[in-house]
Amino acid sequence: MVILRILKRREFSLDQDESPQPQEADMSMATIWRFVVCGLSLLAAGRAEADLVNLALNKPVTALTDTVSGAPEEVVDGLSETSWWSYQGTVSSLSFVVDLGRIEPFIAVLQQARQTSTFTVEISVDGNSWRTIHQQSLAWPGNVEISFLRLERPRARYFRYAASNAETAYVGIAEFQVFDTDRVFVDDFEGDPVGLR
Ligand SMILES: [Ca+2]
Repeated sequence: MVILRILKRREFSLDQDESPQPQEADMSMATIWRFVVCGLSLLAAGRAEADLVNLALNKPVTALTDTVSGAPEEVVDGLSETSWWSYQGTVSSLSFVVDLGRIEPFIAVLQQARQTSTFTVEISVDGNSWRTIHQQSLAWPGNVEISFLRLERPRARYFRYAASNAETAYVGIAEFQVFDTDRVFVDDFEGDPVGLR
């Protein structure tokens, strides 16, 4: 069952966003209940095989900041034990773009931040026009796993992650994952083909 698998497998955070996006889904009881209902609806429709898949797993990563340790590809290798670290000097920052390969709907994003004070996630369908879907500040040292839900299932091909801290310390990330339900079983939708840019 979709909702139970999500809540068991991932500890979705309360949204600590200091300036929440209008469409941001927080994990209030109403939201949790709404998501449960969604899962129940899938079951009622005979789609009990639905599960979450990580759309970003092993997809191409373009680093936008320097590498001081690890490799950008380790952001999407599915392993919490591997991290990529970046450092630009007095104000530390880390940024990269993940290309899913085609426009996909998604329902949740997970990031395992390391030595991070703030981070932003933007999405794009063409790699040129971007929309911010999440911003969050973390208590230093910010070595935490943060997940957020987007129940409206926005569509994107590119995800741009940018993190920073005000310390003279590297900024890292162990995992960046984008989840949606397994559409082979859920709605037979497998994303738009590449070439719509
Ligand atoms: Ca990793």
